[in-house]
Amino acid sequence: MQFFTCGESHGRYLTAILEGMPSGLRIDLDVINHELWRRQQGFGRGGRQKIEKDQIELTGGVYKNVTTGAPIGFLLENKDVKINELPQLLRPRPGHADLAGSLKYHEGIREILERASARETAMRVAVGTLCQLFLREFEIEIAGHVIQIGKAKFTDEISFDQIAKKREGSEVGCVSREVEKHMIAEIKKAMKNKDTIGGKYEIRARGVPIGLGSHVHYQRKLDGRIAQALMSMQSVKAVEFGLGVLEAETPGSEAHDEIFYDKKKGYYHKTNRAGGITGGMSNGAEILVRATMKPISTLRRELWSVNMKTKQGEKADFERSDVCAVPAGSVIGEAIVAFEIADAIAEKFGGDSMAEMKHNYKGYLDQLAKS
Ligand code: EPS
Repeated sequence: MQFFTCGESHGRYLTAILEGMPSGLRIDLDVINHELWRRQQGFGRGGRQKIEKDQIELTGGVYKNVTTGAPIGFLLENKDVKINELPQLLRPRPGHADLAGSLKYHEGIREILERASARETAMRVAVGTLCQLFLREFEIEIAGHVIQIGKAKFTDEISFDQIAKKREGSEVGCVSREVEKHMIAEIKKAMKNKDTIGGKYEIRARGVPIGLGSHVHYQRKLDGRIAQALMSMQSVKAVEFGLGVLEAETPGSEAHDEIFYDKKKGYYHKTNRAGGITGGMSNGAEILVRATMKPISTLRRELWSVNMKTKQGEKADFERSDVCAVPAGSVIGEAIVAFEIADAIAEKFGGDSMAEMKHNYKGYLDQLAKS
C-alpha cells in the first residue's frame, strides 16, 4: 500500500490518495470523521480548530460504501482558506521548516510553512483510520495515549483494554486523571510564559500476528518502517520501542523476552521488552512504540532569528499556532501505525479482495498452529 497527501494549511482542500487497499472492505465514514474530530481536540490547541470542522468525502475507489480495489481518494475542504491573502514572513522561526525550506526551494517562507504545517496530518488520520477499519477485519486493534507533557509523566502499567476507556473525556488524551491535572498545569504554565511545550505518546497494537516485516532486508524491517513513519510526523524527534532508551542501562539478562511454549498458545513471551518486534518482525506480542514531540516552534516569546531581506538579527515571526499538540499527536500516531501495519498485512497476505486476503491469512495462521 502507499498513499500521498496534498494540500496547504490555508489552501482550499487537503487531499490524499491511498493505493493498494483490496476490494470488499466496508467503509464507515463516521468512524473516520470521529478520528478527525479527535485530532482537533486537546487542551493547548490553537484558534484554528475553532474554525475548522474536519470531515472528509471519499472521491474514488468506493462503491456503495465498499472498496473496489481502486485507489481511494480523500477530500477535506478547509474553512480558513486564505493562503493568497496571508502576509509573507521574513524572519524564519527557529525549529520550523522556514529557513532550510526557503533557501532550498528559493521561495518565501509562506510557501514553505503552508505545506510544512501539521495541518497535513488530518489526511494521515483519514487514511490511517480507513486502515484501522481494514485491520479490524483481521482482529488487529490500535490504541494510543499521552504519557508525558513537559515534566508530567504517566509511568504506571496499563492494559490495552483500559486505554480507550480511561482516556475517554481526558482533555489531554491521558488515562490518569491525576497525571492529567499535572499535564494541564504544564500547558498552562507554557501559556503564561508565552512558551510552548512538548511531550510523549505511546501507541499499542494488539492482535498483530507473528511475522509481519522481515529480517532479510533493511527496508522490510517492521520497526524501521514504523519508526520512519512516526519520525516523519511534524514535531517528532525520537521514536522508541519497548524498553527503548532504557535498553542502554539494562543488562542483557533483563533486556530480552524469554521464550515459552504452551500447547494452546504456542510460543509466547511473559514480558514485552522488545515492544512486539524482534529482528524487524512482529513477534506476536503487542506492538508498543513511543514518540517524543518537541515543543511547537512558533512561540509568542519569539526567539532570535535573522531578517532574510536585511540580514539583521531580529526576533522570529509569529503565526497563530498551538501551545501543545501532543494530544493530537497521539491520535495521529495511531493512524500512522495503523497504515504501516496494514501495509505489512497487505504485503504478506496480498490479494485483490478482502476474501482472498482473509483466506491467505487463515492459511498462515493454520500453518503457524502446526509449527
Ligand atoms: C494545524 C493547523 C494550523 C496550526 C498547527 C496545526 O493552523 P493555523 O496555522 O491556521 O493556526 O494550528 O500547525 C502547526 C503547529 C504548525 O507548526 O504548522 C492543524 O490542523 O493540525
